[in-house]
Amino acid sequence: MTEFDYLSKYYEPEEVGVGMLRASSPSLAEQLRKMQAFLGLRVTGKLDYSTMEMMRAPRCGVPDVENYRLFPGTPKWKSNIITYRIAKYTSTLPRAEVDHAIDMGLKAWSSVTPLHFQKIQRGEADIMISFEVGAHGDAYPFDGPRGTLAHAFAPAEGLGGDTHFDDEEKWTMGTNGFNLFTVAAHELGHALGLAHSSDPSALMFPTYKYQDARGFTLPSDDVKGIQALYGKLLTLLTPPSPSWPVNRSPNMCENDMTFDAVTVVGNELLFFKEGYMWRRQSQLTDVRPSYIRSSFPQLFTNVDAAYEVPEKGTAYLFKGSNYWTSRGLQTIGGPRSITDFGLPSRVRHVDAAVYLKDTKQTLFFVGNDLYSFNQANSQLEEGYPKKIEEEFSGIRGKVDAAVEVNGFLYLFSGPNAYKLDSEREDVIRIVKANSWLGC
Ligand code: RRS
Ligand code: CA
Ligand code: ZN
Ligand code: ZN
Repeated sequence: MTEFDYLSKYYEPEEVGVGMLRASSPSLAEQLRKMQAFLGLRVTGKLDYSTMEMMRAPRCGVPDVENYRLFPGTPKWKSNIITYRIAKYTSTLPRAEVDHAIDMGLKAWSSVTPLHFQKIQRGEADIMISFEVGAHGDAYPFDGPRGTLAHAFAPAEGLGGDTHFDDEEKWTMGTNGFNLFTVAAHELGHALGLAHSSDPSALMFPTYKYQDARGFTLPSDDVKGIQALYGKLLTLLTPPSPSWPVNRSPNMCENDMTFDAVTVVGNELLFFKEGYMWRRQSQLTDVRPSYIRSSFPQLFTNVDAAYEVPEKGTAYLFKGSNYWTSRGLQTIGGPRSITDFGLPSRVRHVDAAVYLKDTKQTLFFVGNDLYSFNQANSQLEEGYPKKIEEEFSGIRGKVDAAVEVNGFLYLFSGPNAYKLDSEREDVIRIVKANSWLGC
């Protein structure tokens, strides 16, 4: 796009005919001044070099440069589970379309990070979303049609994370007006902690450019920025391919290999078996075996079950009727008794444990029984124990290990790992347990 195309596109062609475009035109100079002020450029009202730079077509072929910016003090959300609420809708789009556009805007960010968004209908959410007109109670009144389309506040208590759309814009789901998904995706980037990028192909570039929600993938500069704040999504939807170099330790690739416990810790997956532990990183090319006792000397060998509560950064490791807590690969507490979880005293050990992010429940597998512990109020839930096979049809026999990765629950039973759908009702895939280690 040339500077002239840009001008004819953005500078009120209704008012300033394309043929009349001259840098001296008063309404053009006025528009330029407003935009320069908005973009933090020197306000000259003229088409100077830095203004032209801002309007330049997206740069191509400069992959490894970082252009994203974070806010001063690098504010970010402390929990990976972030609540949002659409508190005030626009009258010009059906509510379902607004919901959809916001949903897709959030997905753009959650698909490359470990972030989860939880929609709430009442009360105070981290991200309060509303459509507003003119002065609306913060220090940044909207300016009527065009000009500034929306704004959002960096993560913090109160106004932090809140996202406002100018309700005098023509919001649309397509291209006729301002596309709500496009603007929402940009604003939500601010609400998560990204400031503007100087990369014109980035979503966080400060001027509007239509993006199709279908098939949208976050530009690489934005991916780098958001992952600098929240880390990467574990890319473990499929087990690693056997061709990857794997340092094989005793029996690891035997056909009937089973695990004692599996858990996520930080952005690694840990597999426990007798005295060994294998660590699989998210961006892995290798799986490294080590001795359990070198990371967790208190446990020495054999772990029965393990799970992590990522919001707390704490992992729980079980052995017999005791458990230990750890931060990363360092034990910090224990031994304590598993009766802390409300498990009846007849339970002498647990076979497997997994924390479910959406519901903040921890499931304990004990023989044929399933217990559910509510991590939020620290109580065992009513109605448990239930029979494992009633809850998870298709799983027969006892569960050795369990882990949740990218929203999918994996149950390890004997030599198999069962992948369950997100409603946790159907087994959608069965693989050899040790295929996760590259066997
Ligand atoms: C923002 O960064 N919010 O977080 C605001 C940004 C935005 O609204 N940018 C302006 C824009 O592109 N507006 C389009 C319509 C007006 C075109 C006229 C020239 N002009 C959100 C976007 C990135 C989704 C920047 C801008 C362009 C502008 C302006 C601002 C004239 C004031 C006056
Ligand atoms: Ca406006
Ligand atoms: Zn506002
Ligand atoms: Zn912005």
